[in-house]
This record gives sequence, structure tokens and C-alpha cells, in this order.
Amino acid sequence: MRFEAGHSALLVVDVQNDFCPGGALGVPDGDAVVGPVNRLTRHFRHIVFTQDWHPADHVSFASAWGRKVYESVETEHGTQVLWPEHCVQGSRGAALHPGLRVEAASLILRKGMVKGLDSYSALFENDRVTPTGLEGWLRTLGVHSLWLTGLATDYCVRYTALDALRLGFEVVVVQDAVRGVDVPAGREAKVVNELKGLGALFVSSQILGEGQVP
Ligand code: VGL
Ligand code: ZN
Repeated sequence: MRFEAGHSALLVVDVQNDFCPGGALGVPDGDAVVGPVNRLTRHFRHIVFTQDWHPADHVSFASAWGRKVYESVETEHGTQVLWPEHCVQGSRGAALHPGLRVEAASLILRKGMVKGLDSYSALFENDRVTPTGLEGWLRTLGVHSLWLTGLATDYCVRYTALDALRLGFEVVVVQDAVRGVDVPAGREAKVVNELKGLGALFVSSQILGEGQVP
């Protein structure tokens, strides 16, 4: 792997209030990614932030089914894990973490907006065929290396990595800039091994040093 700012994109997945401690679906230590993400933004020319952005009665909410949180249901698009209500469009919980350098973003991409279809990946909705448009954005800019950061390692970061690998992008996961929900327990470690096995590189944010892109 050779870092070339012109051909690389920094993808900051779902670093939103609801996924940080105190939020509706708080990822343990989730806000710890903010520092590494902000430092990384200094090195990239192409920077995308994603926001999970659900309508109030979204299919992924346990409340919409009258079921318990973390149970699973079958939908026409496969098995759906049920979550607490989170990242409702326009809510404070859906806002990006206030400490992020959002001014560095060239694109803010919202996903999960279709009521009946969840979207973990930044590239495709959970039917794995409906595109978000991000692939075209990246390709027209000549990006072939994707640096993944954000929340949660075992859900949205994982699905984004799987889709990116499938599409032929080089995938670099910045280990200190991701955190997992680890539901069910043990899932996070499994996902790291899975992604390594599929060819994703795991690095520390420190490998880009303190400098700025020339
Ligand atoms: C996510 C669960 C539900 C994520 C989004 O960003 O990883 N997890 N919606
Ligand atoms: Zn969601």
C-alpha cells in the first residue's frame, strides 16, 4: 500500500451523536474516534462523512415491530436486527458529533432513508443491489483506495468494507479510528478477522504522521 492523496478517500462512517456514549445506540468509547478522524482529515483530498438517516417508523426499529431490541426479524430483504430508535432524520441524535472537522468533508452522504429497507453500507442498501451513488462519486474522482473510519466496526463499517472489497477498491481500516457495538458479544473480533482474511489492511492512524497533504 502506497498512500496517494489523489487516489484515496477518507470515509467517516456514522460518527453521529446516537452512536456515541449517551446516544440511543451508543457504541462503547465511540467518541474516541473523533481525534484520529480529525487528524486524518489533514491528509486527504477526498473526504466523505456518512449519516444514518432514518424515517421515524423505520423497519430497523424494534418499536416499529412491537419487538425487543436486538431481536431479529425476517423481511423481504433478509434478516433484520432490531435496534432502538436511532438517527431519526433531523434529530439531535442524527447530527454528526460536534467535535468532528466536518468542514473538511467534500461529501456528506445520508443512508437508510427508505422506510422498509435498512442500509448499513455506505455503498449499497441492505438488499446489496440498490446503490447509494458513492461508488460513482469515488470512481469519477479516480479513487481506488478507501480508508475506513467510524462506527460501528461490526455493522456499518463491516458492510462498507465488504462492498468496497467486492467492487475492487483497496480497503484500509484505521484501527484506532473505528469502534464496534459487539452485538452479539464476540462479533467485533470475528469481523476484524473476516475483513483481514478478505484482504482489508488494518493500520494505525499514526502511519500518516502529523504532516499535511502538499
Ligand atoms: C448502525 C446499527 C443500526 C451503524 C446503523 O452505523 O453501524 N448500526 N444502524
Ligand atoms: Zn441505523
